[in-house]
Amino acid sequence: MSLSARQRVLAVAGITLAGLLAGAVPAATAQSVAAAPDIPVANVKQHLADLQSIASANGGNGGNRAHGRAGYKASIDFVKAKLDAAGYTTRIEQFTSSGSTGYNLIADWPGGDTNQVLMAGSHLDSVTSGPGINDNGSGSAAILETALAVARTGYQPTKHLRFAWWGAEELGLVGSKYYVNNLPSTERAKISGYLNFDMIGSPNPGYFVYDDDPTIEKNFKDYFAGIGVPTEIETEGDGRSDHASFKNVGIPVGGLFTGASRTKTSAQVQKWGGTATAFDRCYHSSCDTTTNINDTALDRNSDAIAHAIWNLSSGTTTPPTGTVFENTSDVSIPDNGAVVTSSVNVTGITGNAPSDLAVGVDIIHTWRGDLVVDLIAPDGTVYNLKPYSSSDSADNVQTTYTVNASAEVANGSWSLRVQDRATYDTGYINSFKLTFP
Ligand code: DTR
Ligand code: CA
Ligand code: ZN
Ligand code: ZN
Repeated sequence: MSLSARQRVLAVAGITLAGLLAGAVPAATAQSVAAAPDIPVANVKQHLADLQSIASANGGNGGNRAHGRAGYKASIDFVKAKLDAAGYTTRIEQFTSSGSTGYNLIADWPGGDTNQVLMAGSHLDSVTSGPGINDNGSGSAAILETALAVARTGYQPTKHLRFAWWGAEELGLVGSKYYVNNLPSTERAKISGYLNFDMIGSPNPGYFVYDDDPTIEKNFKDYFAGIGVPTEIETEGDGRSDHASFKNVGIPVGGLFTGASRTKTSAQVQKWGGTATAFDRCYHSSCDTTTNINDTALDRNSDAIAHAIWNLSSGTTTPPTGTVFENTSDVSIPDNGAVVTSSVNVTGITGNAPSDLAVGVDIIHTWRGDLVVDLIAPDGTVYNLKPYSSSDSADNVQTTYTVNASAEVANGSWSLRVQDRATYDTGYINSFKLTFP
C-alpha cells in the first residue's frame, strides 16, 4: 500500500465526498510515458468474424481469401477502410504473381521519427482451400486492433509506426518480397525492426517466439514471463513467413507463432495444456474458420504485440481529448472479500455514451488474477472488464479498456466494481477514469 493506515482511512472516508464531487476536468495535456493498453480480444474476434464473412461470400465451399481471388481484395479493402477511418495514411501496392494482381496494404501512423521506423506485419491472404482465419486472419486481425488502439489512445511514439498486410505469402512470401525489393536502400536503412505475426491463435496452441533479433525476442519473452506463460524458441520459422523477406536484407526481425501442422509433444502438453496432436489440425484446410481459434492464445498474443510495439517505439502518450471524469481516492480491496467500488458522477454529456468509451483503471494489487473488475453503468448494466484468472500472476491492473457503452445514457453515476476472489494477495483501487470523446 502506498498510503499510511491513517491516510487510507481518511481517503476511504473521503471517497463519498470525492466520488460525488468527481466531475469533469479538462483533458490532461501532460505527456506521460506510454504503457501498452490491453487489446480487447472481443474486438480482434470481431475482425475475424468479418474476415470469415468475406470468405463465405467469395469462392464457394466455405470460401477463401486467396491471392488473385475476390475474397483477398475484399479483405484488403476491409482493413484499409478501418485504418483510414482511424487516421492512418494508407497506400496499396500492386504486384503480379502467377498471372494475377496482388496487393499489399501499408499503413503509416502520422508522426514519430521517420528515420526510425518500427514495422509490424501479417500476411492477409489465405490458401485457396479455406477462409484462412488462423492462417492468417489471426495475425492480421491482431495487428489491425493494435493499430486501432494506437489511434484510440492517441499514442505518439518516438519512432514512426508502420503496419503492413501482405499479399501472396502462401505463394512464397511474394508480397513482402515485393515490398522490400522495391524499397530504396535508404528507406530500408530506416527500418529499426520488423515484427511478424503469422498464426497466433492456433486451436491447440504453443507459445513460440522467433529467435532472431535478441532485443525483439526479449520483449516478447518478458511479456509472456510477466503473465506466467512459458515460451519456446520458434525453430521451424526461418524462411517460413514474411519476416524472412526483411531478414534477408539485414533488418532486425522478430515475431510470434502458435503452431501449424506439427504435433505438440507430451512435454509441451505439460507446459501449455491441450493435446498431443497438431497445434492446428485445420492448417491450410477448409476448416480453418472462426471455430479454429483459441481465444486465450489470440488474446495473449494480441497483448504481447501491443507490449512489444509500445516498448520498441519508446513513445509517450497524449491522453485522448475529451472530457475526463476521474476518482483518485484509494479504495482498499478486502482480501477474498466483498466487492468495493469507486464512482464518478458524469454530468454535462449529451445523449448516450460512445461505442469506444475509454475506461482508465489503475489497481495496485499483487497476483492480479484474483480480481474481477467490472464497469457499472448508471442504470446498473454490468460490463466485465477483467475476469478472475487463476493463472495471471502478474501484479497490478493498469490499463485503459475500450467499452462499447453506446446503449447507456452518459450522465449519471458510473462505478468501477472490484472483488478479490482468492486469499492472500491484497491491494487497492488507485484511480478510476472515464474519458468521453
Ligand atoms: N508458412 C506459414 C505458416 C508457418 C509454418 N511454420 C511457421 C513458422 C513461423 C511462422 C509461420 C509458419 C504459412 O503457411 O502461412
Ligand atoms: Ca487482452
Ligand atoms: Zn499458410
Ligand atoms: Zn501464414
